[in-house]
Amino acid sequence: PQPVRLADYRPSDYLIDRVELDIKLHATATRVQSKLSLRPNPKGVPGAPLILDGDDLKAKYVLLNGAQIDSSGLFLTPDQLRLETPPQEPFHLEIETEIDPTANTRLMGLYRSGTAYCTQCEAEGFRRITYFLDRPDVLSVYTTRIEADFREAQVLLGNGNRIESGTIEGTGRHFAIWHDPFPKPCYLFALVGGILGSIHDRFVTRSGRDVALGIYVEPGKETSATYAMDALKRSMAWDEEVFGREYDLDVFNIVAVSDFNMGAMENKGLNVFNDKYVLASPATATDTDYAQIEAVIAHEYFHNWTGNRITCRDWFQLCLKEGLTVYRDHEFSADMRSRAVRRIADVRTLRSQQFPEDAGPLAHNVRPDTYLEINNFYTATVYEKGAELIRMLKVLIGDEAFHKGMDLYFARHDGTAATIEEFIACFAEAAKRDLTQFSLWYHQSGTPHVEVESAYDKQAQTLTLDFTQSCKPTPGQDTKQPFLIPIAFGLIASDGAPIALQAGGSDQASEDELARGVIELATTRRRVVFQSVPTRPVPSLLRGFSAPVRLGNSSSEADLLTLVAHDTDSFNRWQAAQTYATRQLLHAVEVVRSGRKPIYDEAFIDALLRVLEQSSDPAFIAQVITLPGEADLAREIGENVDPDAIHGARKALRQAIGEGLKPNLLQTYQALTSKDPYSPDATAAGRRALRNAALDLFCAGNPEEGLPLALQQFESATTMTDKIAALSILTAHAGPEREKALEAFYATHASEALVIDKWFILQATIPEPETLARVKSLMQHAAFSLHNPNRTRSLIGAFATGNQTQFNAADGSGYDFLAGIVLELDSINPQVAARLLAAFRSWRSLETKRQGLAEAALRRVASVSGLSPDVKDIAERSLG
Ligand code: B3K
Ligand code: ZN
Repeated sequence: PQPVRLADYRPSDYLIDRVELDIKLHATATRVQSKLSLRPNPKGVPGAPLILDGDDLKAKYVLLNGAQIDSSGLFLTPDQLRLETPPQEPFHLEIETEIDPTANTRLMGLYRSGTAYCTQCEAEGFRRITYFLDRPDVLSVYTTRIEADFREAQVLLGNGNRIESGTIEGTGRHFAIWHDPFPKPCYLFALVGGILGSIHDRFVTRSGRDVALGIYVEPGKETSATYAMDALKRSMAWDEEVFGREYDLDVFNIVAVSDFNMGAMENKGLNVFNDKYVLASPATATDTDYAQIEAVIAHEYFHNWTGNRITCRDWFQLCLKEGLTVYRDHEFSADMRSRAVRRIADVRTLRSQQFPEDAGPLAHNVRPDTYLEINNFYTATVYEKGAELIRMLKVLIGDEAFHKGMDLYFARHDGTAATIEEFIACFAEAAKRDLTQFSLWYHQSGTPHVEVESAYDKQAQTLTLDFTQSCKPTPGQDTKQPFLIPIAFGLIASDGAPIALQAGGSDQASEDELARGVIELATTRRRVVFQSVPTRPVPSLLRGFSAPVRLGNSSSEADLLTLVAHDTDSFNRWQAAQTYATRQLLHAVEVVRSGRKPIYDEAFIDALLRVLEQSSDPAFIAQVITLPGEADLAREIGENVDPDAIHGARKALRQAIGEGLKPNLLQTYQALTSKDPYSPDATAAGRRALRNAALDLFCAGNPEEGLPLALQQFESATTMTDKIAALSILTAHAGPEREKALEAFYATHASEALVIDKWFILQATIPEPETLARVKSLMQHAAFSLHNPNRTRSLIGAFATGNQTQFNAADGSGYDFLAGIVLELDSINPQVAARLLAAFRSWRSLETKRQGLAEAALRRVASVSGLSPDVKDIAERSLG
């Protein structure tokens, strides 16, 4: 395949105003009749041929304005339908294709999941159903008739509102007709047919529209959908309140299926979900699962405005809908839960998923300008960094201008397919500010690095902050222009009292910057001087993580401790503890590498103790006492990484904390025992989080006393959160208890695939040399299937991304294993295979021996002929 370039964009030569589909579901031979109303696009090339996309299609017939087409004018292959000289006035095309949903293992287009038929069309799956102008800037009104055997599919769902349904006498078949009045690109098309259970509710919008809500699940799982329904109603109310956005159809349906390539899909009026993000009960789902369900339900619902009503002109604009919608779901979760804790969690995700992407061979712009396979661009950069750019925009222009800009965007672009430029223009206009430099964030990849030198002059009572920014080269971008970086900040005294800000001299911050508490770093260097500062202050910088940068931190340990104890910005309290821990750990890694035993700083452990003793916000405390992960440390080290040394250093610090805070951790654990009935809310979840974090550290330092506690918790737990936390501790410690507990867990939950996924993850992430053999043998387990993305991600994905020491085993066995799986999976499901292969993305930062082994494994993949474009693209860019 040829690369697609943003610079080559031109409008479609033809438009499709209306689509009438008649789909007769059949397990192996589904018939799709499509009637298209086309016309030449006034913005296109007059007289151009009409080229409809197909993918692996079998055409039964094609009619132009009701008549056969002269064979010289029609060119038809499984991948294309081409009309040499289409009419230069409105015309009709009728096409019938036959497709086999059972043979569709890629899970793109129409496929079977369990007993259901379902579709996935984004990005380019509609062309696997029928020939079409499969591009997001062609918007059409769809009417879809679905017909099926009643015994096979009692439920028939489509986009929009159901306008008719009935049975077909004497055939055992029935049908439903759905009409979606909102013009949409074909990637938002969906249908579902099957034997499904459901729950129903209503939502009345603020202008009085009565919306029927339905969630469809595997029969028998209905009660597990009630939390998702609750999250949906809260999402609908929140979008009205915060963004002024109301729902626009009479029905909103969600269907949960067990075979799904990603999290969920925002099809108009008919969201299709990975059941992992719908189904929850206290006995099967953890608090994290509940929070994710809430976030994904909200995300897909919010797409109705940011994605569906306003869609993307082309796939390069993906962040227009994804970054913005992630931003919206983050805000929603922050309002539903603890804002401070959500921010920490979101930044953790950004750093663990996006920073490594930005630092390696797969780095790309938030708005890419070229792609080989668009499915490989549904990345943390487009999603999570895309969301950070929106948040940063809001910090720069302020809340009021931000919401004015959003309203302008909705008003101006509703019903269209828009671009990032058009989006930014709305904010430039609302804020009356030139946002050209801000836009660089969309066009330059890589994570900027900001260094700050701070100097206090007691005599002059001035504080001088010297900022510098830099950004390493990324693929195709050797040099970067300076980014516009908003640095939210404050100054505190060593006792924690805030210090009033006064600018002065020639290097002063502007009135506006002082009022907002935000320094705008727009050049490579900037000096900012504050006057009349009576005592040496501790600067608190990048509060709330106001920009997606790496902040070089030269603060003294004492200053970090001041921030941990006193900063009014809770994100920076957490950050200061993380920075301190990271510093300790990085030093320890060096010590371990030189064959010595690391010793840890008492002051750090004392600081954790003081945080632990505050009984204020358990969820926050849990975050503070959770050390940076092995992958976080690898990223900080950046080059010549030795995963075994990192593991050793981290294990030793956990042990030191567990020993040093032994009575305190135990007391925290015991004090948080709850007799209250279960509630998934953030407060109750926060208590469980801290209790389990305390138990985990206690066990790390005191296994003889800790493991029996963990076992007791495992056996008596009434929530999956507590049960899996205990099992995770037992699994991390080798011994007969581990195997017994794992067996017991399997026996209890064997029928719950989503719970067995947790069981796979725990075993795949054991940091011991025997794990690879365990993973291989689990692949033979009846509960495992390479055809199911959730199973594959839980066992193979968790091994590759969550087990630093074993995936990166010094003998290369982890790399060989993954390469082999990717090749096997490529012929089944290339999208999931490509995702797995991206686990190699940081290979160049490893020490030389591992680098060589990783490279060899990547080359082995790249050299195979007949690879999917998905896997080929990742392999080649990773090596590039
Ligand atoms: N828009 C979908 C993702 C589609 C991925 C296609 N490979 C889910 C979401 O972001 O909401
Ligand atoms: Zn999305």
